[in-house]
Amino acid sequence: MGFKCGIVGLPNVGKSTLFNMMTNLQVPAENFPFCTIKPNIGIIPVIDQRLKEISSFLLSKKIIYTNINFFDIAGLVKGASTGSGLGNSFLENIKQCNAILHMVRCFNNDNITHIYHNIDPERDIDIINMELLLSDLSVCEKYLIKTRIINRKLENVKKGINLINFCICNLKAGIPLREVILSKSDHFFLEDFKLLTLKPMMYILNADIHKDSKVMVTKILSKFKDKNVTILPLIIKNNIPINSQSINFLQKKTYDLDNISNINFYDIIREGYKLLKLITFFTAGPKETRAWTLKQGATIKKASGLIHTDFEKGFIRAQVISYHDFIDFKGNMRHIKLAGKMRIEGKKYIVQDGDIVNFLFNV
Ligand SMILES: Nc1nc2c(ncn2[C@@H]2O[C@H](COP(=O)(O)OP(=O)(O)OP(=O)(O)O)[C@@H](O)[C@H]2O)c(=O)[nH]1
Ligand SMILES: [Mg+2]
Repeated sequence: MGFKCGIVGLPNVGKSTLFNMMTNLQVPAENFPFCTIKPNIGIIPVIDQRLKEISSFLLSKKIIYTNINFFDIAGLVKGASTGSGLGNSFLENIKQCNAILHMVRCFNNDNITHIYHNIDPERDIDIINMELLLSDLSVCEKYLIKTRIINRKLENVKKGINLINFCICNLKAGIPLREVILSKSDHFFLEDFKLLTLKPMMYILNADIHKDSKVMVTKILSKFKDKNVTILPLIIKNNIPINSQSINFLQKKTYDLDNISNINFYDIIREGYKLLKLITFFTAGPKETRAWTLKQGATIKKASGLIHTDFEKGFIRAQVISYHDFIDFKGNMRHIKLAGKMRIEGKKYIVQDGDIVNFLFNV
């Protein structure tokens, strides 16, 4: 299974509603907390206009999008990290995800029960973040207890203990680990711990067209204005045409709140893709034009393994054309070659987003 984004939040904030709309799967969405018991997984295509453009020059018979998985996870409540609600098992579901979409209720409606009885998005955000933090704290503390019985003088054990103590200090200060500067080897060490606050996270604000909702959204936006956090305010229930847009405050300081009234689910998918630090490369020909998902920074040899393990085993080299060059030359291979825009790359080449690749291999 590929990369997974988990939709996380308090009960009854609209997670399953969003998930259903995105996947067209019919998951029960009821007006009572804990409606979602089993995590539901949806595989959603990452619509990328570049595929259509590439295939139009090659007259490809088929276009195959890459995809991303969404998990509809049941609501967390205060105390989940110590087992409240259906706490621990839900946290376990989040551990399996590569990124967290934190959904926050920003609409008033007396008919929709709120587990804490009033609508307060800031409090709700803090509750969820605190549970994620406490869960990590408990994982780290368990590790320290476990290492009591092994030789703490061993160099790698000592290093590990120091790192875990550093994590504990940050967590106790309320700092999620994704905000802490860690080295590549720290990340490598922490991988097996599946720490929740280390996972990339973005907020989805479930808003509506009413003024009070807009006030709530504005408040959340200003709360995070100095942080490098992606926030996506959406209206999922009113069926009003919108151009939803995501905001990353470091890139974009102003935002038109009147402009969130028509959902574009692909915004969520694209943001999820960005959050996971993924890139797309293409394989293209008359049979099919296809998009493939790769982690940023991966080599072309690794990329070849996505297509077939034989490609990776017998990898010789690859012919690479960047998407923009391909379009500039209208897909004319002869012109592309003459202009020197078809590069021959060896196994250490780092694949760039939009590369169109032809692998040469020997089995
Ligand atoms: N008015 C309004 N109602 C909403 C909105 N989003 C969801 N709802 C309703 O709120 C109720 C709960 O929605 P769900 O999508 O089941 O909530 P959930 O977050 O998945 O809840 P759990 O699975 O219990 O954690 C349903 O009755 C939805 O129809 C919204 O934006 N506005
Ligand atoms: Mg649900």
